[in-house]
Amino acid sequence: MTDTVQAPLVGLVMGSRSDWETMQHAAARLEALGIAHEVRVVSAHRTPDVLFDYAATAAGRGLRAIIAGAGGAAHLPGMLAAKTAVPVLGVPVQSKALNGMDSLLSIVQMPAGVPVATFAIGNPGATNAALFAAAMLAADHADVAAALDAFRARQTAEVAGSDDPRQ
Ligand code: RP5
Repeated sequence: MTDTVQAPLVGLVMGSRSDWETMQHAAARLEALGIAHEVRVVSAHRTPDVLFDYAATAAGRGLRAIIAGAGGAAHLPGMLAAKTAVPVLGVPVQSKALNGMDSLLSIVQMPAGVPVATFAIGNPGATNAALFAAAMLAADHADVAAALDAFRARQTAEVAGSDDPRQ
């Protein structure tokens, strides 16, 4: 559902193309839930002007949440949050040097007044950021609420239906 005719409700951004391996899990979940979204590489350090423009136009373009993934000196989510009131959901990408602890701390340790909702390092964080965005949208979008309910029911049934780990 990337860049469909439907105006995107969620912006999915990442600091580098190399983050896609992680962030594709957020995209897949948004897609599965039928949530219109866009995907962009926006780098806090390499394309700061693009970042500022993205943040400045986010609300006006109808974005209701921004999922931002970055690794290492992961300033993208925090800088977006500094420039827009659209809620920012930060995903720490697992870095090679420090296994993502650098990413996590860079994203989570925001000063009071500029919040970033921070998720787990790596793929689980990307998946959960998408599910959280869905939960945020659910109150105003009955189709998203239904899709989220169905996903949760399916997940519960799958776990309950295979509760013997030897099989
Ligand atoms: C960050 O630096 C990106 O978010 C990425 O996780 C990390 C490495 O980027 P590349 O050198 O792979 O482009 O800005």
